[in-house]
Amino acid sequence: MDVSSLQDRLDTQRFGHSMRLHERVESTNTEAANWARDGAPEGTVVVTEFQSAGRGRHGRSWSAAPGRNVMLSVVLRPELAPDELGRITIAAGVAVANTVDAFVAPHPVAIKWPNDIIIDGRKTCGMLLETSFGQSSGPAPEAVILGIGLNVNQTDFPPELEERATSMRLSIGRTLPRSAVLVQLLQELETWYDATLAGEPVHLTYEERLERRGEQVTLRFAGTDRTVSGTVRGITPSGALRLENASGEHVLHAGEVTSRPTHVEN
Ligand code: BTX
Repeated sequence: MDVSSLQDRLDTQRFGHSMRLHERVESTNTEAANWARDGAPEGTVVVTEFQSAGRGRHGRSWSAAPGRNVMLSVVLRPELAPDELGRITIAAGVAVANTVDAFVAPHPVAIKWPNDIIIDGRKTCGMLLETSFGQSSGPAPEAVILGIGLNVNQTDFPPELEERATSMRLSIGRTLPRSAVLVQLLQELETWYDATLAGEPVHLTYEERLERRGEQVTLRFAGTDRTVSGTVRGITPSGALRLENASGEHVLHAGEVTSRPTHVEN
């Protein structure tokens, strides 16, 4: 992959028009945040072949083999209040799911709330949204960094991930051109990001792919032992999970959908 041939193939208005491609960085989110601080415009993209300290959510890490995957961060400058930023997660979920779908169909591609992309029940992509607030006193963040780690051609995973991770290649049994995946991903990201900023009901598209919709699940609140069980009804426009149980509908902003609840004997 090289930047100018990628850019030649882009059909976007902004996304990817400024782009850097690295052999190795600690984290593309850090690189993109630094570039944003130096004035990078919206749609700026940082791609890498390898991350030595890739970040997941809640202090977790993202590990991916060199030269086989798509790992990138996009600089966004949305005029959104902090409690509306979930809209970006939702738009990104739809964008990545559509991209994966275009290459692995007819394998079903699902979204596990809030933003894991799942093929054949295993995680093939994770996303991390980080915000930076500058000196200006407005309510919107100065920049939002959207980081995406997509397993494209990786075939071996470390033992701790083996059971839970997969790649696009593992699902269809052949190697994919990463540059084509990246170009399509940037186009989808711009389309769905613009749609959500325009107020379109992107969450309804997301819900079509929402894993376990209509099923009973248990959600564990991040970093705690506290759980709530109920039926997944869908998500709100800003990306909160709607879970219904005997005490009514709950709108949950963060947590991990862990499992079906243990069977209750009558
Ligand atoms: P997450 O917290 O949802 O997922 C992290 C968890 O996923 C890890 O604890 C591990 O169990 C599992 N995991 C780690 N690596 C992989 C993998 N390659 N495939 C499947 N499962 C894995 C998700 O966080 C957010 C990930 C964002 C990664 C991108 S890469 C570009 C950008 N830069 C950066 O530092 N992070 C983002």
